Amino acid sequence: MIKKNDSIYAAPLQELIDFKFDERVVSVFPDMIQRSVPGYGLIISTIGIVAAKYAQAGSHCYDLGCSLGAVSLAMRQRITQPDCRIIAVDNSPAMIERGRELLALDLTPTVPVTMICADLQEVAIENASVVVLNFTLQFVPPTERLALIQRIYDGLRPGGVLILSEKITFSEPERQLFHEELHHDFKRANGYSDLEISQKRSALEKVMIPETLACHQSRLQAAGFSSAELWFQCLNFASLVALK
Ligand code: GEK
Repeated sequence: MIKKNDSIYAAPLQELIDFKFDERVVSVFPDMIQRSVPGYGLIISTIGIVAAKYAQAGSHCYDLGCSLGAVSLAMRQRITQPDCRIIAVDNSPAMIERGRELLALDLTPTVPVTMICADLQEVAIENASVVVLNFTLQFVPPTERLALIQRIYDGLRPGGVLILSEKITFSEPERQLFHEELHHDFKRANGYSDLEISQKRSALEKVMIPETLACHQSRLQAAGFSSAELWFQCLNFASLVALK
């Protein structure tokens, strides 16, 4: 498949429908996420390194909301502990179909990856040493987030980790504006027009609900995690490693 550039929101749209991870998005997804999330490539490769540190022999590593499986591939390339299995889950059939094709091209012989098309809320989390939610929790309805984080905590072995990456908001309006404006500048610098930025923002408004870092940290604590270390932040994008 030829690499395609994201121009989904380039032309004015008569009617803006809520953002969906459909075939059109899948065909441009690697370009879209690289140009929209500051540090995406670094986040992916570092998740591989963190996973290698915390993966335990004979355990499961989960990539929840895996999209095309970038996190699973990074974990697979790094994990050296024996008998690990990676379970990658996404509820977009188009993502999973393309993800499976990309997985088949990866010749890393070690850790097996199973890609499942399902709602992550319906997948059992068990015998886990590493669970990754890389920009996925923001798409889960806020009222369901604590129950999900709790289920992840319960399914982790002691010493296991949850890696949680999210777009974040700020409670102070001036900090919110500072990060938001710079994020738009980041997107402009990556070739998106003002029209594309604003149409995409409207399409995401109801489906992607970011929260503050403090909100994530207190939820992780409420679920029982002993620490939640901020290991990455660039503008309004952050990633935490929470330890059980
Ligand atoms: C990456 N982690 O490249 N169940 C399963 N999947 C879901 C659900 C759900 N309830 N809700 C959303 N998704 C990836 C990037 S993208 C982030 C993650 C973004 C899936 C959705 O289909 C999409 O593929 C993914 O979560 C979010 O590291 O595009 O901003």
